[in-house]
Amino acid sequence: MNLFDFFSNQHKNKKKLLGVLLDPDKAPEGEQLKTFILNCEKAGVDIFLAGGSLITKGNLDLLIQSMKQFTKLPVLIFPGDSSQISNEADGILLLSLISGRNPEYLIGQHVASASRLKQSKLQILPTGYLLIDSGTVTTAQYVSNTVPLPSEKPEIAANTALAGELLGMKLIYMDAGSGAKRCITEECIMAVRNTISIPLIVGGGINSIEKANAAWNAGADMVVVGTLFEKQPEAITLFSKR
Ligand code: 1GP
Repeated sequence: MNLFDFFSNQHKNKKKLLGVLLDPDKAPEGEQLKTFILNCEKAGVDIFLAGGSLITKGNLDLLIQSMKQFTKLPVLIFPGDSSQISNEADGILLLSLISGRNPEYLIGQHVASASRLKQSKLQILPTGYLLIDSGTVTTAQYVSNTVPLPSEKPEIAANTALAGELLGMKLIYMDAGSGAKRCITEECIMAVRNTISIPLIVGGGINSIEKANAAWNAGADMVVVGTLFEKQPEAITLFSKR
C-alpha cells in the first residue's frame, strides 16, 4: 500500500482514521500483544504506529517484528530521534518539529539518519510536527528542548502548519504529547484544518471516544491513541463505532 496515497484518499473521502501508538517501553508482549492487535483490527483500527520520545528498555525492531506476526495493517514508525529506524516497518513519519526552534529536531536528526533512510525500504512521509501546550511538561517537550505552541493562540498553530505545507511536508501532526492531561482544543484543530489542505493527524491525551470524536469533527483525518490503551487495552472496543 502506498501510504501517502492512502492518507490523501482518506482525506478526500473525509474518513475518520484511527491510529494506535505502541511505545516499545510499554507495549504488551506475546499473547497479550496478539489479543490487543486482534481487538484493534476488530475495532477498525487503520494504522499502527510504533516509537516514542524516549525509549529506555524496549526494542523497536522486536516490537514491530512481533506486531507483524499478528497483523497485515501498516506499521508506521513515529520516531523520537534518528536511532528509531527499523526495516520491519512499512513507513516512517519523518517528523520535523516545526513548532520548535531547536535545529536538532528541525533538521539535525534527519541529516544523521538520511543515508540509513535512503538505503531502507521504508516509505518516507515528511511530516510537520507541532507540539501544542497541554498544561504540563510532556516527555516530547522535555526531550526536544522546545517550547510548545500556546493552545489559546490557534493562529500561530495555523501559520506554523501552513509553513510546513508550503515547505513541502505531506502531513501535519498536532500533538499535545503522550499522556497529556489536556488534549488539543477543537478551536486549535479547526484553525489548522481550515488553513492547510494536506492530511492532519491529531494526538496526545485523547483518552475517550468523546475526545476522539471531538478531534475528528474539528477536522482531524487521523486520531492517534497510545496511553489509554497502554493502561486499559480493553478500551479499544469503545472505538468500534465511530
Ligand atoms: C503521543 O499522540 C501520541 O505522541 C499519543 O498520545 O499517548 O496521550 O494517547 P497519548
